[in-house]
Amino acid sequence: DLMDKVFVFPQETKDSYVLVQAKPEQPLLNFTVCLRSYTDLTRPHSLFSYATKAQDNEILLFKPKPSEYRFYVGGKFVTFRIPEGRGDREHVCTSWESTTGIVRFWFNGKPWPRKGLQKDYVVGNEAVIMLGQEQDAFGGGFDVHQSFMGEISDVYMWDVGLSTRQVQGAMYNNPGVTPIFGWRNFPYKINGEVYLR
Ligand SMILES: *[C@@H]1O[C@H](CO)[C@@H](O)[C@H](O)[C@H]1NC(C)=O
Ligand SMILES: [Ca+2]
Repeated sequence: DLMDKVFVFPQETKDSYVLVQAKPEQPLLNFTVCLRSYTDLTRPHSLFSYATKAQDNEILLFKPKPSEYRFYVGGKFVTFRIPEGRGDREHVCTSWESTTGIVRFWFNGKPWPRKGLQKDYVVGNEAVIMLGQEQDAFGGGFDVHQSFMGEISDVYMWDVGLSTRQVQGAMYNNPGVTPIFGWRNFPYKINGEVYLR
């Protein structure tokens, strides 16, 4: 149980990351990912990188700049603009639904207008899932200029879409829906210089 703990990525590296040692049992038609990050990076960086052999950006939560999040499914992305922060912790959740392609995005528990991409796509489940680096290959292909520096916590993934109320629960590690993996029972392996504090 990692309650009240964070992964600290203390410096920019091309090979430090946290591997999530769990993955969906089946291909996904619905999913939600949530996490909290704390950084003063202004350059592009990866928050959650889920790669399959067929598609390195199968699921990717990426922050190209402080006022924007980019959410990829199957190599395509939508952008969500956010108010430029003052360096506070940011909690985000994104969900996707195959039957409509509808993407949802919550910023600090508040839903943003829905968008859509990759209707009828199926997300592969043979994935390498990591925090801290952006995969351009299955389990590798990192770019130091897209690495994460700072703190990441409260990481969850579900194989269903969540409601706003459930997202708000996840912000406090109390989602009320059983995740594929989550902060109360987070299976991880650290590679390189990352610390749990
Ligand atoms: C995915 O979500 C849609 C819409 O909520 C639902 O109709 C469908 O049954 C779900 N599919 C799976 C496999 O969970
Ligand atoms: Ca990539």
